[in-house]
Amino acid sequence: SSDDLTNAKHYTSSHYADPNEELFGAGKGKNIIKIHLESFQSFLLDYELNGEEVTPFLNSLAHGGEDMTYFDNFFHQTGQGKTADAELTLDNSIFGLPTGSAFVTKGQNTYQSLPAILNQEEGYTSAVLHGDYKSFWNRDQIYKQFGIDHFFDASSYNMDDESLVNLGLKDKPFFEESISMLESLDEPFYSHLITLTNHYPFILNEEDASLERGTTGDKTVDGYFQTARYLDEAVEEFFTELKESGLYDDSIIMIYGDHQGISENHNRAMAEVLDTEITPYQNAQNQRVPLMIRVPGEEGGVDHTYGGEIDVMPTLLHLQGIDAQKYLMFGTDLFSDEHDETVAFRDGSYITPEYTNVQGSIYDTVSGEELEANKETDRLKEKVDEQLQLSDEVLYQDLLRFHDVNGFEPVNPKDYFYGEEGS
Ligand code: GP9
Ligand code: MN
Repeated sequence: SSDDLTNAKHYTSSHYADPNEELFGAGKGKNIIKIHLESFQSFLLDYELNGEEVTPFLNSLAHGGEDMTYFDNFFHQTGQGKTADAELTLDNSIFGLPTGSAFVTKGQNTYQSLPAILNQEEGYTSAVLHGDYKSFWNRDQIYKQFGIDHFFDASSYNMDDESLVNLGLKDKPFFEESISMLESLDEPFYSHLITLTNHYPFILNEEDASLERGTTGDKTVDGYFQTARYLDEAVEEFFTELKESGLYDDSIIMIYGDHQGISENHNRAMAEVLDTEITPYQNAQNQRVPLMIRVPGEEGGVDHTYGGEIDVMPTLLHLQGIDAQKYLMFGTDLFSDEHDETVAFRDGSYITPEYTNVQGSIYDTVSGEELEANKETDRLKEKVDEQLQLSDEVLYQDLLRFHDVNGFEPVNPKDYFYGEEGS
């Protein structure tokens, strides 16, 4: 009901973090190029396999190369919806559902998504590019609710047998072919490139492999290093192509990992990889995924702020100089002094710079030592539960139907076509 909307709205507006004045509007009107690193966990960065860096290019970015800001305490917050949950959370600042995938079950809901807001407030065109077929994860339906103008799916790419591995198109031809699609967009644009090769079962042909496989004896973990290296090279080539095309200089570039690639089923091999026992505490720490943002004209470096996927949308809105408080978002701007560093996981566990809660057990985030619950950890748990519950209500009851925002028109999905008749 609209009372439930009032509760959610009350929570998000009192939780709102005012922008960092220096960065508010710093990326106004610039193209946004968002690169999805499939199944990429932060432990890969700076990891050496037999004395060799696994991801040398991404490592250079994580150390501030290309003026990237790297968030080394950034976490994924996905549930069973995996990639789809990451997409939902990044573009809407709401959580995925406790079970199933909101992309599939809530594909007809009303949303007030980042692509639509950027279009209405700043005249952006939006596009998603992905080497898989458009109906996967029900993307072709929910993207219309998000107001995504163009969806370049597998039907836009050369899908010859030798260009495919794991779930779809290999990342190198994917990026190479994507450049002309980006060039075809009206500027400014908000583009989202979703990679695929670093996906379970992490298989790679001999001729694409430039790194030896891992040696744990666990096929999944051993292959992961190889496909991660391939992804790293693909991103490096894409940067070169962006520079050649002239798109690079004036674009915001954002890179993120969507969710874990190596599940708890592989703890034995991961203990060998990380040279530490994979306790529940350690497993929670391993849910770090990279977030990197380059804003032209701003200096890069490492930012230790704790945050999660829920925080990306308010961060990007503030970079545009958009007043974000009027939208319903559960996250807060990562660059704000008032940013909330409590990272909620989908199962109600959480991490803060001080405490790690794994299904009710509390640990010191820094030392890993187990602690008794205290007033502060109880308060954090209540806040996390409230956040998740309010977010679930927004989705279950389709509450954004009732949410009028001054200056924002509801999106009409019938205005969008992705290769169907009439487009
Ligand atoms: C499929 C791809 C992978 O198109 O995005 O999804 P995932 O299996 O990671 O959820
Ligand atoms: Mn994924």
